[in-house]
Amino acid sequence: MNWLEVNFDGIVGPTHNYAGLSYGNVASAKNEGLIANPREGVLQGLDKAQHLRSLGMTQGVLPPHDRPHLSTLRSLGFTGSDAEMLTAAWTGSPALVRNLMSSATMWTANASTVSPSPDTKDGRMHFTPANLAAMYHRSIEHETTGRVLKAIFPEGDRFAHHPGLPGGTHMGDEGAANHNRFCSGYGDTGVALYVYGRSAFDGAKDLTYPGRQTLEASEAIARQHGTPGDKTVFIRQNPEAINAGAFHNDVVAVSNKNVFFYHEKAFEDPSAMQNMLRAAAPDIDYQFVEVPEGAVPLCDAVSSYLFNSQLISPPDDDRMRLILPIEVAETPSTKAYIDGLLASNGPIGAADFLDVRQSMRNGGGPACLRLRVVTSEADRTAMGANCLLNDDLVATLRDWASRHYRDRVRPEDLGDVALMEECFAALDELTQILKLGSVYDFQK
Ligand code: SUG
Repeated sequence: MNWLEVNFDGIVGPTHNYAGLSYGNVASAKNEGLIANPREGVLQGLDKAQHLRSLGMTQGVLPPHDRPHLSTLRSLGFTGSDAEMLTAAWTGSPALVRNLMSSATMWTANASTVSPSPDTKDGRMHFTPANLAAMYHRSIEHETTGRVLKAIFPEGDRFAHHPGLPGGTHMGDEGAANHNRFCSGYGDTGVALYVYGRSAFDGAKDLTYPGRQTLEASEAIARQHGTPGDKTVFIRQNPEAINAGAFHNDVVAVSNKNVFFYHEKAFEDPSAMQNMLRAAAPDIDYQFVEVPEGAVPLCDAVSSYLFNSQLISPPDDDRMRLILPIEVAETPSTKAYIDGLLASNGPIGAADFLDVRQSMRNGGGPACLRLRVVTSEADRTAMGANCLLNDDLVATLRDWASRHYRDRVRPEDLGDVALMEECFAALDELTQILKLGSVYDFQK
């Protein structure tokens, strides 16, 4: 069946900027107001994808979304031409426009939760786009994300799609960033671990920053994806980690197959987490790589994004490999930890440090930038669109970006009608390159 993990990286959008929109995300707050370079951002992302391809990994892309999100403006009572609406909104509420110009769709770990076919009762792969209800600028993503995913994974015998959960922040769902899948081999039955920040109805008094994912949202997704109850585990994030800036669990934990690499303070009860995973699948030879606070303080884990790395199994490597942000090499505690980890005889045998600084400054590391989709060969054959990278497609995308993207976007540029027009022209062409059909509101 040739099972593979395919990573779908989010293409950085033409309006990428630093608007300080994400309360509880330390990097987003710290870098508010910086001048962004969308062209550099998109190229850094493509370089990362090419690096994974050079390691023998299969790599896809997901497109950025149309910004400003005009259908939100319309639903809020703005009328007239696109330019008139943007100008009126910018005059009346620059903060609203900043939210509707965000390029946050680049972080595709938040695009959806994906349950691959070996794990579901009906044997189909299930998708639920994350409602991202906790942050206004992200709550506008899920409908377009759903259309894109349906274009790539046509609804039918193999792929099942659910709408984003209703219920606002009570049912706040952040997608794959708070979901891990454990298995022996990708095609074997897996265990789903859902990590939540709070319960929908209890107030979460121990949190100073938002606990974006709720237990009830995780339970709803598991129900609709049809993963068996005895193979589905729910565990709470450590409130201390959220309050230190781990707004998603993937800031403090990453898994691949049987290996779980996480910070000692990632979970409220790490030994319960281990016990529940073992009980759910006694046949999996779990390797828990728990990093102690004494070696890497939580604040270093959050600022360097040590755990927001990709943990992968390249076909030619005998041990797993970490794809880390360059900031990990620049932080003494995390650099020393990685040196020690590679020298040990553990499950992780190699590490690469990549520059994704345009994304990192908004709190998005290598792991945020990708959505993992475990596929059989038949799944890949059934896929639509043209989103799997090869050298020609990468060259086309680089050329496309260099023609359409600015190298400077300041917060005060976000009301610029020309930037909107450039964004729509770029995305219209991109949907043709990626053979996605009409997925954006401005194309309807
Ligand atoms: O949701 N940042 C994103 C970062 C998402 C990272 N994803 C994962 N950890 N999987 C967020 O907080 C900042 C946008 C701004 O401030 O302009 C932002 O949305």
